[in-house]
Amino acid sequence: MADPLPQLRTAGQADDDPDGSGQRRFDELIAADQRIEPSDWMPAAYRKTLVRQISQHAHSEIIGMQPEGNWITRAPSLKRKSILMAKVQDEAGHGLYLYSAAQTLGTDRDTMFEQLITGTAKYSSIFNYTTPTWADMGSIGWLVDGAAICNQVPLCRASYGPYGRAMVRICKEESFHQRQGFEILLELMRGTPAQQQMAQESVNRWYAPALMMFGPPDADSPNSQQSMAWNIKRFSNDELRQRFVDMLVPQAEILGVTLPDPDLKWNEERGHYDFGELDWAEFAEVLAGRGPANAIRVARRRAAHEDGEWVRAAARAYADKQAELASATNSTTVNSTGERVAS
Ligand code: FAQ
Repeated sequence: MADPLPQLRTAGQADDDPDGSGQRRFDELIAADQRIEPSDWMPAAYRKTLVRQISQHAHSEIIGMQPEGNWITRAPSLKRKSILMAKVQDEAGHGLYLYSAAQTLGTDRDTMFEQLITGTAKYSSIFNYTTPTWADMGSIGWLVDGAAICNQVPLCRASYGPYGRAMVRICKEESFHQRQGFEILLELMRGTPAQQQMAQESVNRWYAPALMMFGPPDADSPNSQQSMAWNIKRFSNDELRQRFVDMLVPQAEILGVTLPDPDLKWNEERGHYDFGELDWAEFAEVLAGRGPANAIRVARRRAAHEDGEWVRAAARAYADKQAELASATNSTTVNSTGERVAS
């Protein structure tokens, strides 16, 4: 099927900018904290890192539908089911805006899909964990969407226009997602001892993986420095992780849950909470495709893609028919009695 977006320039190589004016304009826009738009000249490395980050982000939203999708048929009430369905649909929408943003950089959607279903693309580590209990819907909303908001609000100011603009709407929706998760946990924590235990056990499993969503420690983050210099990322991985922990502690107190970290304590001098070292070996395993649910997630996505082939075939047939009709219409003219005749 033809790519619905117009063919955009894929400039950015040195020979596309022989007099250096493109680079100068790009540098001026970045220095003035202005936006880069798809038709602007941009360095190839800037384009490449944007496609890398935006496509990974899009894949995360799409794969991220699975852990919660797992509970739609088993939600404990009609109200919870409706909310969960709306949330999972929102995540699909986020994925689609983000694929569109990546397409404006000259990478087509089929290529990105192919990378995802063949397991060669990265997506957020967090979605490789399983959701065995209903309380996990609360933990995902509170912790996973909470971490996503912390990470993504600064991305609304990302220097690349289509990405920053997509993030504005995404963040509004993530905010509702976070609150619904908090409310699920609050209700469980106000419930029976068994419900309280279910909520705490779920928070115990999701807390550390949620902190890992921000990426490796700054010292091991090869992309951060350059992405910050280009105003794509505004804060480092560790800065955002710290901000998230500082935000979580008072919320955990309201919920009445314990955050599973014996080293978590207020540091008066720093004005922040100290927290324990995360298990970066586990993070590396998940990124290498060996997390608890990597294989399940990619296989499920591949099956969904294959099951959708008839939709793509129908859309292709429709587009071909429209093109045929358009060319037939173009080769006729209207005569004096209003009839179409061959020209
Ligand atoms: N998982 O040099 P850095 C959501 C990779 S959406 C997997 O620090 P960077 C909503 C990284 O890609 C969640 N891979 O990289 C929702 C790089 O590999 P590469 C997704 C990770 O780009 C809720 C390598 O490690 N959000 O939750 C992870 O500067 C509920 C070195 O790392 C976004 O994608 C990880 N956690 O910083 C949906 C936000 N961390 O590409 C459904 C946008 C790092 O060199 C249900 N992305 N890696 O091969 C970002 O802000 C950044 O890309 C980071 C990583 C912060 C994720």
